Amino acid sequence: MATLLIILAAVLISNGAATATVKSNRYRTMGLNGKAFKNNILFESRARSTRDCAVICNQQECCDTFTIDGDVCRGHGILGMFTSSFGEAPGAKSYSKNLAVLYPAVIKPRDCVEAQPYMNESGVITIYPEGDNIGLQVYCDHDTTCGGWLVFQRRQDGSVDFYRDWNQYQQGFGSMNGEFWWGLDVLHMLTSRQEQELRVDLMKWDGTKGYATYSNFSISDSSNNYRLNLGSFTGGNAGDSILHTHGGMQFTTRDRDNDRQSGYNCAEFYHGAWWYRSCFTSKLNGLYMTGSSDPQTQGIQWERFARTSSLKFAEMKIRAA
Ligand SMILES: *[C@@H]1O[C@H](CO)[C@@H](O)[C@H](O)[C@H]1NC(C)=O
Ligand SMILES: *[C@@H]1O[C@H](CO)[C@@H](O)[C@H](O)[C@H]1NC(C)=O
Ligand SMILES: [Ca+2]
Repeated sequence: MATLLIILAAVLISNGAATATVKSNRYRTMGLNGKAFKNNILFESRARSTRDCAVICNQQECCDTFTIDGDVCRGHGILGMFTSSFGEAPGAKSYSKNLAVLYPAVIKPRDCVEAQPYMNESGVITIYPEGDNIGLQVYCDHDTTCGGWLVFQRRQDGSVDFYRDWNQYQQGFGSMNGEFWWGLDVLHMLTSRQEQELRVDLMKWDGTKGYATYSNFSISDSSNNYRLNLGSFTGGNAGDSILHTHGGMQFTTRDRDNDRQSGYNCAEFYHGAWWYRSCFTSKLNGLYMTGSSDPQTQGIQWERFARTSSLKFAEMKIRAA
């Protein structure tokens, strides 16, 4: 009963202008009456009122937008909504949590959250982080927890060499549809303009999947050697292997020793650039080892999840908080 009251209290129907913050539970009119979206339909059910339809949408994970037409209530995610074809539906009215705020103004998306309505699926798109004409290619993951994630690192088959120098980690390398490192400079730029959460997705060689999420992730600038800043561990079955050991540490590559291990360079010794202390509990830029065996711990590591075995898959991604 208490839960239900909280849900009801959170659902407000507003006919006002779309000015409030993204991520609230307030649904705003889309100003799109008489049309029905055709894309990304999450559910269709009966509802007695607009409020009932909002309640159903609010209970459904990833439901952002709903259309009520008589007693037919249809819920949608954000994915592909700006490329959606509209059908005529004379009695239909649409309401949205987030899309209404973006509609119809966003033409140059600043991140993967804003790019989501222009995309039909996960993939590469151009974003404009500063709102000007300088576009950046990014890979957006729209399959993980409602989408909107910007992927900045991926390991999956060993096709790209990750044992590289400082300036290559600054600028980025690899291929966004395969293995890649997006680049420390762009990562600093994007994480300094808005608060971001971090998510790490992992897979062992036996197919077991794990993830870990963190609040308030950012990377300092080059004068601070791209220091790793993290808020807190917010969950995930992979456990935390980065916050306490690597939080606050500077980035180290094989040719730039910024770690706290005197006597040697951790990136050189363990074959992978990372935010080393002295030295690591995680290291996702290590060598790609086929099979988990990794006696010298040269591979892709996340200790809480796989101890000293090397991983088959790793992906690091951010989303505006
Ligand atoms: C994907 O989006 C484009 C517009 O960018 C649209 O023309 C196309 O029909 C969409 N494809 C699918 C399968 O929805
Ligand atoms: C997030 O981190 C930045 C820099 O590390 C800090 O200045 C800011 O206060 C943090 N924000 C929150 C909400 O904790
Ligand atoms: Ca050292």
